[in-house]
Parts: sequence; C-alpha cells; structure tokens
Amino acid sequence: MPIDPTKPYDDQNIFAKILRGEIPAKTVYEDDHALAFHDIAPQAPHHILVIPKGAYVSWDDFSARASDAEIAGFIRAVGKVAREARFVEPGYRLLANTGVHAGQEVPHLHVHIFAGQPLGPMLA
Ligand code: D5M
Repeated sequence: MPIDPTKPYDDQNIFAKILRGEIPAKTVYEDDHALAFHDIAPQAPHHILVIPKGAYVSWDDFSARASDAEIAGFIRAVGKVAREARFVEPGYRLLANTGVHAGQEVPHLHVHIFAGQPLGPMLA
C-alpha cells in the first residue's frame, strides 16, 4: 500500500526498525548520516538501499527539513556506496520513490541504487 505523504513519521516503519537494530539487514555501509543495505527483493543484479539516519518520511520531507549537514552527508554516502561497489563504470541508477503516485511503500526516505546490467529506459 503506497504511503500517504501527509502523515507524520511512523517510527514503527521497517527501516526505522532496521536503524534501531530491531530487525536484521545485510548492511554494506554505515556512517553518521546514512545506512546502506541490500534490498530484500532485488530488481537488478545489484540493488542497494541507502537511508538517512534521521526520521524523514520521503525525499520531499528530507529536502525540506533536513539540515545542510544531513543532506550533504547523505548525498556523499550514496555516492560512496556506489563508488565502493564499483558501480560508477559502467553505470548505475538512483531512484527515490516519493508518495502515492511513485508507489512509495516504506515511509522512511530510501534511495535505491540499481546496477549490474543495462537498466533500460525509465518509465518503460
Ligand atoms: O521500495 C521499498 C523497498 O524496500 C522494496 O524494494 C523492498 C524493500 N524492503 C522492504 N523491506 C525490506 C527489508 N526488511 N530489508 C530490505 N529491503 C526491504 P519503495 O521505493 O518504497 O517501493
């Protein structure tokens, strides 16, 4: 069920539980601003999710409320995860589903990193 972006942050969402260590995840990277782990249902040979440590529902919420340090730290973390996984060549795709029309399922901002094969056109 896609999220309703007008609702406040739900600290019982699955990624909040992963951040608190209440449920496991296959972590690939962590720093002060971000946690990255393998998607449970990969849609490409490499499919990693990167989430900010702060309580933000979506990209919209994050870009409006997060501090400059949180935004810079998170974006640097996304880039670092992709570089360390050697996705830069031959390329990768970032995706942040936001709200109902995008089909966002988990109400904690997550950036998908897809890589490992030609990814085709968007919205095909
Ligand atoms: O994407 C939500 C993504 O979250 C979807 O690709 C599955 C993934 N997911 C859901 N639960 C887990 C756990 N527990 N570990 C790892 N990945 C998970 P969206 O953009 O909201 O549609």
